[in-house]
Amino acid sequence: MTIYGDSISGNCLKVKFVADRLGLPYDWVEVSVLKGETRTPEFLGMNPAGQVPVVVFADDGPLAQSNAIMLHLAQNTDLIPEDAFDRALMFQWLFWEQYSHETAIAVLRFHRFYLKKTEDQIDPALPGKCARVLALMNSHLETRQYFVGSKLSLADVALVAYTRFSHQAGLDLKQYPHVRTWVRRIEDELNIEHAEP
Ligand SMILES: N[C@@H](CCC(=O)N[C@@H](CS)C(=O)NCC(=O)O)C(=O)O
Repeated sequence: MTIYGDSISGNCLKVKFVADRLGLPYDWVEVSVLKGETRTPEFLGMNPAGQVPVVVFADDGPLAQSNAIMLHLAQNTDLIPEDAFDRALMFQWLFWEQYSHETAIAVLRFHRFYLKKTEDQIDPALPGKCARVLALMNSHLETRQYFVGSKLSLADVALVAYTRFSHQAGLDLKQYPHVRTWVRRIEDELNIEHAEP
């Protein structure tokens, strides 16, 4: 399979983390969002939404949406809980990640760290939304090592993807110690570097 992704994107790194964890072979094609490379006619032919990640499977063709791709790659592996209710809880966190988490932390990071927007150019609601997201995660992780059950699942992979870049969004994880500890644990378990030194 070929992964079309931008290495600065947590959504794209989710796919890489799962493929690496499962030992799945792939070619990585770097597509720069900042250079507008997701808007070329060739790219739009693969994903009319003009977004990375996209994975092109030799037999089946292109698949977009990071969480859909992770779920496809991780079928029948221990990254998806066997127990039906735990699996539903994993989906609960995956949907929350896309609707509430990514739309806060990833967006604030992109605007502050990559687009270098000044504070008056940034949606004033965003920092508060990020703080609520991190507080919710911190409270959930107070008594848990993982988001669902007692081992790593796609919920952890999805949520760590942008949480580990919180500092680039100007958010201080020291205020959310359980989140900070969990981020480092998941990074270690995925065998990836600590994004925040
Ligand atoms: N819900 C999508 C979001 C994908 C997304 O927002 N991709 C961004 C990079 S993180 C992108 O390609 N942006 C380029 C654009 O919208 O022009 C997913 O999870 O894959």
